[in-house]
Amino acid sequence: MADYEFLTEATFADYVRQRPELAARIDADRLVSIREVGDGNLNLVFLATDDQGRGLCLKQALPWVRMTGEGWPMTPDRARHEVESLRTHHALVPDLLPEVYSYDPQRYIIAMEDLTDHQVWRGVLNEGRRSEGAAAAMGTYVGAVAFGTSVFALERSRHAAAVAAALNPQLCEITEDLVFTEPLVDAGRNSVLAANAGDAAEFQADAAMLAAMGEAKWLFMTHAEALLHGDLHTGSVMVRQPAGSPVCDSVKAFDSEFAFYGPVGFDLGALFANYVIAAARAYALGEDEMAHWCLRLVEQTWDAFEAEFRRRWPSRRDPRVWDDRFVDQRIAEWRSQAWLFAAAKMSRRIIGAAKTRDIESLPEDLREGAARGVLRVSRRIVVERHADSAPARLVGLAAELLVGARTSAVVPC
Ligand code: SR1
Ligand code: MG
Repeated sequence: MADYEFLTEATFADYVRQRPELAARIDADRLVSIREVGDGNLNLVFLATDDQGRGLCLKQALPWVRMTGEGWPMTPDRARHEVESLRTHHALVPDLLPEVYSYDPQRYIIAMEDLTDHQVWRGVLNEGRRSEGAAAAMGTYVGAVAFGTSVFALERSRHAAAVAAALNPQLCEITEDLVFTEPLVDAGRNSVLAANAGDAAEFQADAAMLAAMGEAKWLFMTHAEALLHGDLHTGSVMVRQPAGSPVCDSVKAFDSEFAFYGPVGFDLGALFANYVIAAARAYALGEDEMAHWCLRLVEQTWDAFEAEFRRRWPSRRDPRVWDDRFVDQRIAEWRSQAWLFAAAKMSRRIIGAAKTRDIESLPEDLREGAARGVLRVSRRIVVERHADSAPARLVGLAAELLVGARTSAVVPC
């Protein structure tokens, strides 16, 4: 039972009227549309427009997981983590995050920029459409955050306060369970097609995978390097493209309720994993050029990440001890850890709870091979990352394994 009132389409206008700071954003007396559009696993999301074409988004955290219902309680204070991370990240790269207008800690409601002229990137990818610039924008975002929220940029006491404020144990525990543990050890939430039961069993018996996930979970729980987004999949990115153009004129990361101080490679790995999953879908559908385009996003994100981090490096706080050799070591470590986290993120979307539409919306005969391919990529890269973690190598390995596993009867174009 919740002790705060949930928003509805019927109460949206009244809510806005009670918040004077929103008066300039939208005219609550002249709304022409109000819709609840939340399609994620956790929250309510309302979008409204007034008769002057101005829009407003209100997002409210429920005290449970929307995906399952009241049986899985979840702290609504996650909305505070989302607001605080959005504001911190927005200050670093304003073009790459929505603007937050206000936060209501009594009802866990965030009022923010309306992005209805954008589309969720996962949906665009699933339609086989390219969004040039999105992967590089996300690399820039992660690079800016990796530097700008870290000890390299923040004064000592400010950094300590930021780490303390960002402790987010309930949401982190979801990730620890769903991403690192449950793909290997079923807690009753796993599922795969019958045709993939053998693939899941092989995955769970893979000693290298067990060692890798142990390391990944430990890194996630102990390496408080930067204020991560925490759930940076392609469903957490909005893209906008002028009609008929493949090039984005706006890219925004959103939905950062899993934000916490963690290892930089985690956000990178989440992006890499979702590019591989998008590619698996495209290969399954016989759209090989699109699949290869999806895989090459790995390189674009990585290159932009590294460039942004190195661009900011000269302003680090203590060059006396953090020299150029040190930054080279960090970059090399993050590159390899990104593969590790990507492997975890891939496998959880195939075996565990909370899957992706990329794979789930495929017909079963095609889904079988796509799921098998993603699991094979996951298992292979935790081993191969030690030999060479160049992004181009991940592209090559994934292409080979996804093509080899597909069960598509479609003739590639
Ligand atoms: C119970 S929440 C399930 C998943 O949804 C979110 O998007 C995160 O990825 C989380 O793991
Ligand atoms: Mg989310």
